[in-house]
Amino acid sequence: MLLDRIRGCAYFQPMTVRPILTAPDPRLQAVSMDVETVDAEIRTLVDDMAESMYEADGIGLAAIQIGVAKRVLIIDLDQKEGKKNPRAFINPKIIWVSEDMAVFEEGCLSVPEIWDDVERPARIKCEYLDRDGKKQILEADGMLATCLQHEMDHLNGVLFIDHLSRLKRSMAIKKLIKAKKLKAVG
Ligand code: K1U
Ligand code: ZN
Repeated sequence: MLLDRIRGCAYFQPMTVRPILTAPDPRLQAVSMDVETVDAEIRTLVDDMAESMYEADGIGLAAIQIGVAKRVLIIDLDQKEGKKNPRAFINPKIIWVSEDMAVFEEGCLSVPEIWDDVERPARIKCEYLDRDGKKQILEADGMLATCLQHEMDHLNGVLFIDHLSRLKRSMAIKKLIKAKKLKAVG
């Protein structure tokens, strides 16, 4: 059958939904490593991240959220309009930030059911490699700038709750621990 022939082909890699780590999991605090070469393994990682993000109804994902400590993130802000257009950012670096700040309510697939306002630079310029390993420079504002900064924080082991007051952060962590305990007992 045609499907069997496609599956037997060395280039066919089915996409895999991988489980997303949730706080407080120490792996989320790891500082991720630069990618040396954008090869087939990295492209499979990007595809699996996209599949995992769509399955979880997210708009972004960093590789460490599926337990891979590599400096890879994906963002798709268009999917709400019904189309899928995941953008991969490999070894992203912020090369400029605006002085003006913006506040957005943030959530995180690794911090379930907690949303809060975070203030970040309103506009940023970012340098990265795309899925083909080509160097790109992007100037972002609005939700894209917020999402990029949120995902880049993940690459440095930082969660959005680390930007909140000590009280709010400790309340969030208590809530996450309680939810994990409840999930464990079923
Ligand atoms: O876990 C993540 O890092 C992804 C995160 C991205 C993000 C969202 C909002 C502000 C900054 C960064 C998410 O995708 S959280 C889920 C989410 O945005 C969403 C889920 C369901 C409906 C609408 C939005
Ligand atoms: Zn997140």
